[in-house]
Amino acid sequence: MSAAGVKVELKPGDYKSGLKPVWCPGCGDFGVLNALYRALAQLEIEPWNTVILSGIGCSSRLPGYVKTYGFNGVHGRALTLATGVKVARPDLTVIAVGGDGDGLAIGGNHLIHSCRRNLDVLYILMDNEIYGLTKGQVAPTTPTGDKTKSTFWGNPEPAVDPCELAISTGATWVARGFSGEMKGLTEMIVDGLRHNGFSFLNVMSPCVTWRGDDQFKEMKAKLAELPADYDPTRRANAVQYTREKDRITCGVLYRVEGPSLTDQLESMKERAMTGGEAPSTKEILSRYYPRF
Ligand SMILES: Cc1ncc(C[n+]2csc(CCOP(=O)(O)OP(=O)(O)O)c2C)c(N)n1
Ligand code: SF4
Ligand SMILES: [Mg+2]
Repeated sequence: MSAAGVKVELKPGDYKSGLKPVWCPGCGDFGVLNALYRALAQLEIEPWNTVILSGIGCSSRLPGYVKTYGFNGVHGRALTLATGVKVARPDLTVIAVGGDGDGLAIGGNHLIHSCRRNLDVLYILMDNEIYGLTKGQVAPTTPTGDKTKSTFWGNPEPAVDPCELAISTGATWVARGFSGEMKGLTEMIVDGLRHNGFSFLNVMSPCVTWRGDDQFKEMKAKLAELPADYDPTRRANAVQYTREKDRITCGVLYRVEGPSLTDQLESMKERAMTGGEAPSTKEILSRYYPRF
């Protein structure tokens, strides 16, 4: 339905903002953007009831390319913005996007708490294993030993496993995709948007400029699919697949049901409005001002 109540048919192209992406030719983020256009159209998600928020980075430019509400915020704060919008307007579709640096380094804390709260948003993390925008420094997902602009002798640190982190801190939907696999990625975005609760989608999205053409080839060579009889409700199964080093298994690794933050807040609001269980204003004030 349009804002005026008229049924409108939406196609992927209808979600294009008209702003031309400034990403380098061949950047994996183009694949993510196109999959998002398709998923939004498939679900006929109303652009005027959708907000896309990001932090800072090449990947964080994405909200500008989609014809919904949204903005490019402050580095690492995509999920804080998404939390505020969702809490204020639970009726809206809220999507957060960004890079591995934005979401796992400076913004890592917010990821943990969004998972724990089961915040009802889809978070798409474009993982190129590098800080792209700032010209190729080491990121939390850069493999150990890799040479980058800031690790001339090789990265001395172990890498974060984003999906394992999300599962272990309480996300109720966790998936891994590849920006070069449009069909699978679109299906995952559709499923993540339908899920009630925090949907964490880690997309392996190569940076052709700072990781070279090899990154795309290496990722593609490692791609694998989940078995047909895979049970995503078993945490142990999901963790086993995220930990693989020689393969990148794509698909919905983990999916369980549970009340989202929105559900909890709405039920609390209802109790406060209707029930006699809440203390009166006089009782509250007298706790702090005994002579009130
Ligand atoms: C508070 C703050 N610290 C550092 C920066 C510099 N900075 C901008 S983007 C970025 C990292 C981007 O990497 P990532 O999130 O992986 O995005 P990509 O460019 O790879 O898509 C950094 C360190 C900043 N803008 N603000
Ligand atoms: S620097 Fe890397 S991440 Fe940034 S636009 Fe270019 S290819 Fe994409
Ligand atoms: Mg990055």
